Amino acid sequence: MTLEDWGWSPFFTEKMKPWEKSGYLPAKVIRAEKNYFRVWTLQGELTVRFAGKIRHKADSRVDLPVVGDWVMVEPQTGQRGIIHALLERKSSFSRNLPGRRKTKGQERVEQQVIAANVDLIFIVSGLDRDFNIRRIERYLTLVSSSGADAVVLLNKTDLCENPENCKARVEAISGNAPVHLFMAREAEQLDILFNYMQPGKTIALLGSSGVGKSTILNGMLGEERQKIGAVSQADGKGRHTTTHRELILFPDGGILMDNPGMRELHLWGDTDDLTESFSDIETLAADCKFTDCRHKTEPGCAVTKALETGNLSSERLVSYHKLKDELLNLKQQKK
Ligand SMILES: Nc1nc2c(ncn2[C@@H]2O[C@H](COP(=O)(O)OP(=O)(O)OP(=O)(O)O)[C@@H](O)[C@H]2O)c(=O)[nH]1
Ligand SMILES: [Mg+2]
Ligand SMILES: [Zn+2]
Repeated sequence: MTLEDWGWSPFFTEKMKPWEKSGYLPAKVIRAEKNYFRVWTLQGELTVRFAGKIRHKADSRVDLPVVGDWVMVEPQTGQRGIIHALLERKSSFSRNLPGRRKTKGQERVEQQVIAANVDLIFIVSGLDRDFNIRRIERYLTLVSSSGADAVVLLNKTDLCENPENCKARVEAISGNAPVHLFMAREAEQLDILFNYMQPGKTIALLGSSGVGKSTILNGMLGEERQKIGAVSQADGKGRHTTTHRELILFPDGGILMDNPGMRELHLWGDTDDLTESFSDIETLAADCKFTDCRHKTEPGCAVTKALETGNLSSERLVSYHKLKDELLNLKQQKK
């Protein structure tokens, strides 16, 4: 196994330069437990903690390692080690954890990095009661802030009367992100997913609890590696069966990250990120009379005009305004 198998690239060789003579090993964080990490190194897997100074120096939790990160580790006896540094991330999927942090009694926003150095994100949605276009829009916006690419997987086609219709509705809002119908329970159309796999490339499975992320992973791996949990009859939601983020290296190359289901999905990013996830609205906006048009009550607004002609749905525009306000608010609070 090589560093490249785990996603190492010249980008990280550059970031590692200050540590070249330290004797520390570059290590990939493959699993995070409460008080320690499992990392992969050229000397095998190690159980590591981070040096206290990393926590002291960290301005916020963004500077602490997460699964997918490359870190510099000082190996110790007994397959253990200490993390001395976190190498800059090539990409990171983050959300906002509002209200968790306070300074002088004031609530502060906080960036939580969910997954680092991911190349592609499978946004998994169930075609059962989980199906929610607005949530998929939110995920797509978060992915465009992350630097990774997105693919939407509509799982559980067997539970949906008209999957093609759902697919068309998602395609109307997904921009450049491909959309696939899938049935993880059968694990038959796996080629759809394997087409995205490549040696050294990391794909993360994200979505609510119970959508079938771990079922997909097991199907691709061909073994019951991850625990699967039934969805509650009462509310149609999963039971948060997967509790740890984890990277799994595939025998023929490629890395898949299973994730716990996410409940809250507050945006972390910039209003520019909407250019990608709402490219339809941004394209229309080019024809608005005013360059700073807010697409609300302004005269000559090409966006609200598209509502009348049926080229844009009002739900889509409401969602755009909501996400934009959330991002503007975030910008205010970050100050
Ligand atoms: N009907 C149907 N059920 C599926 C399909 N894929 C997964 N399931 C079921 O959905 C339930 C949840 O699957 P999991 O793979 O545990 O879901 P998860 O996304 O990993 O959930 P968390 O780990 O809680 O985030 C299980 O009962 C699966 O058998 C499918 O294609 N069709
Ligand atoms: Mg799971
Ligand atoms: Zn306008």
